[in-house]
Amino acid sequence: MSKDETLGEALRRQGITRRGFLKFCAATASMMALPPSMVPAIAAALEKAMRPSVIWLSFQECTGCTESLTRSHSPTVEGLIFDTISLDYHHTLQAASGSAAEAAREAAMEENYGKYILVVDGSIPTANPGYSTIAGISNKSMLLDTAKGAAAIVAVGTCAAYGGIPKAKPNPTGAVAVSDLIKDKPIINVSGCPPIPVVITGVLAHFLTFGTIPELDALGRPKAYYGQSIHDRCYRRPFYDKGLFANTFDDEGAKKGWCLYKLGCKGPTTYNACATTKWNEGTSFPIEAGHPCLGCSEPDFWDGGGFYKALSMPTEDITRAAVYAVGAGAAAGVALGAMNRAKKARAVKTHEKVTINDLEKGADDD
Ligand code: FSX
Repeated sequence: MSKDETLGEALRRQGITRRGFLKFCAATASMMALPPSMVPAIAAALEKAMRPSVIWLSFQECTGCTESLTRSHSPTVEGLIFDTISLDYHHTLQAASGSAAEAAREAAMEENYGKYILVVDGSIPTANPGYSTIAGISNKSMLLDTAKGAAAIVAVGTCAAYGGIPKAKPNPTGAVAVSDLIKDKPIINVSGCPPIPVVITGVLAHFLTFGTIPELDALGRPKAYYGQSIHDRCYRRPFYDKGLFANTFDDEGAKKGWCLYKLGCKGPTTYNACATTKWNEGTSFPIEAGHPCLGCSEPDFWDGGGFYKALSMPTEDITRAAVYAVGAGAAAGVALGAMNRAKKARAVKTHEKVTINDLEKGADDD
C-alpha cells in the first residue's frame, strides 16, 4: 500500500470484495469494543483513511509488550504492519541497527512531521542519562526529540504508562512514565504487564479509522477497555457474592472454581478487559487458569502490598456470606450490605478509582 492511497483504494486494488471489506470492518468494530451498529460508519471512515506512520520506541522493559503485539490475532501483526499502518521504526522488529536504524527514525519523523503516531513501551530512566541508551542517545532525549512531531503518543504497557516494574521501590534508575515527561501531546495509556494485544491493535485501529484518540478514563486509558474492573466482569463473581472462596490453591473451593479473593486477587481494584477479551485468541485469562489477578494494569502494582495478600474483606460481603449461611433472618445485615453495595456501585459507575486503600478503609468504616 502506497502512502498516497486510501485504505479503501488499497483494498480494492488487492481484489478485496465489498463483503470481505465489511467483514474486516466488523472485526475492527469488535476490536475497538464498538457495537455492530458502528460498522457502516467504520466502513465509511476506513474507505478514506490514509496509512498512518508509526514510530515505536522501546526503553526500560522486558519486551513482553512487543511479544504481546506479535500475538494479536485480528488483524494479524503482519497485516497490521504491512497493510494497515506503516511501522517505520521498531527497535525489536526492524532489521536495521545502529546508525542505519537512527537514520530511518529521523527520515520517518521528517517525512511525517506532525502526523505520525509515536508508540512507546518501557519506562524512562532519569537518575542518570547513561542508564539506558540507543545508538548513544539517552532514552529521555530520544523520547523528547521523537515526541515533538507526533500527532499522538500511545504508551504501551504499564512501564510506559505508569513506570511499571522498573519504578518499583527503590526505583534505582529514577524510572518515570511517558506522561511524566511529555505534557503537550495527547497520550493514550494502554496499561498491562503486558497489555492485551487486541487492546493495542484496537487503539491503533481507532486512530486509523477516526483520526482521533478514544475516550479516556482518569488514568489516561481507553474507557472501552478499562471502564470496568476485572471483578465486575469475572465469571467467578457469583461465588464472591455468595461468600464462597478458595482459601488455599488446592482446597475444595479451589477445585470447585470459587472466588480467589482470599488468595490475593486484585480484581476489585484492577481495571482492564482480561475477563471479557481474554488472552491467546480469547482462550483464557489468569483467573480462569486458577491464579489471582495481580493488578498489573494499575499504577505501582508491584508495590501494592503483596500479590497473594488478600484485600481487606468489606463488611458487606461478610454480612452477605452470613445471610447465605443463616437464611433470611438477618434483615439488618441485608440492609447494611445494600447500603454499602450502593456506595461501591456509585464509585464504579462514575469510575472513581477504587484502590486497595479505599477497600481497606471501607472495611474499617463499615
Ligand atoms: Fe513493561 Fe513492556 Fe511489563 Fe514487559 O514493553 S509492561 S515489563 S510486559 O515489556 O514494558
